[in-house]
Amino acid sequence: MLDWRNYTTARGDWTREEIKEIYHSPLLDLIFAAGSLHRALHPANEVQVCTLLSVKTGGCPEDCAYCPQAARYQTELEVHRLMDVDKVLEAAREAKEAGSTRFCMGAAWREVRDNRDFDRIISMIEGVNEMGLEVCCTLGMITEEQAVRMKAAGLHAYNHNLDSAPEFYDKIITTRTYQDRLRTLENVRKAGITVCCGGIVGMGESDDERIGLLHTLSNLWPHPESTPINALVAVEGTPLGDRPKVQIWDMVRMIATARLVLPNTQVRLSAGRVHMSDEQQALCFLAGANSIFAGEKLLTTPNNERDSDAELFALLGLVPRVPNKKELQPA
Ligand code: SAM
Ligand code: DTB
Ligand code: SF4
Repeated sequence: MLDWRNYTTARGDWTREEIKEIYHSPLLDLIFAAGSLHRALHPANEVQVCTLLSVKTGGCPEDCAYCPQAARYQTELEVHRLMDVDKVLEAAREAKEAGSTRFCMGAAWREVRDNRDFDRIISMIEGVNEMGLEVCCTLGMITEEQAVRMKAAGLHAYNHNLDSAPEFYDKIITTRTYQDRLRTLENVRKAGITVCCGGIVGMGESDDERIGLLHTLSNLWPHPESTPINALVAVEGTPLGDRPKVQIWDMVRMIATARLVLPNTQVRLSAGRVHMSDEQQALCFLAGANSIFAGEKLLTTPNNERDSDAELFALLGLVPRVPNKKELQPA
């Protein structure tokens, strides 16, 4: 039987077989072990609350099969060029007042270019950082130089997901490779920015491919400081628009296994939370999730209401985590 005490030390040398064994444990053993490990290493009732803002929406040249922002798919999406800095700072202020401690700005870009738009992103990072929020960006591929520039502006985290296992990845995205993604993650790491990297459940991948994603994540060293586990939001018009909803048990199994192989990481119950009941979310927290996206929108799709999240936190006795500005110094 799983014993959580065997997992307290972070390791970067997991084999797929080892992770497979954990993943396929009886579900209640898995939840119990992950929950116990979580309680031993993290403040049990603390949940990081992050807010997302899409600062540049739609018109993206990539072909990510899940994404409503890819220009090639016909989705009901309002395209928007890069927002003005003032508007972004206003949204960040509102997010802070509503209790978020991390503010994550997303752009529908393949990669960052060294142009005026990037200068504007830099101003956004500076402004949000000055408010005392942890600033995160997700802008596509970046070079080491761009990462260094964002770090100097006060960027705390960079989100770049691996999305799935290497062998499933090219069924979902053909316009950039797994290796490209790993390179960006390396650039983020070299600049001393914390790494936020996770994936999506429910795209048609097998259990082995879910395990494959966790295997790649757990072999990144140091481990990502945060790992979003997204349930696919099936958006009409995308190639994955008619995928069935992910079962709660799949999310719980994924979160619990992530918790055990990434013991110190913030595991984020990400997209798809809007379709979960309070009881289902509680199960995810019990299985070791300790971070969420809050605010009525994710990037382009609806998210849980602030009020119902506040009620849930009160009900379960959860408290928002304070910003952690000291997570990592440059290597
Ligand atoms: N364009 C940048 C990129 O791809 O890196 C940043 C934004 S992109 C929307 C960030 C991540 O959101 C994706 O890597 C994917 O994991 C997640 N995502 C996008 N659409 C999603 C959907 N429909 N359901 C679940 N997760 C999604
Ligand atoms: C992540 O892993 N999930 C967030 C964030 N990182 C950028 C995005 C979820 C997007 C869901 C679909 C949408 O709202 O467009
Ligand atoms: Fe573009 Fe990012 Fe969407 Fe892929 S996930 S289509 S790169 S916005």
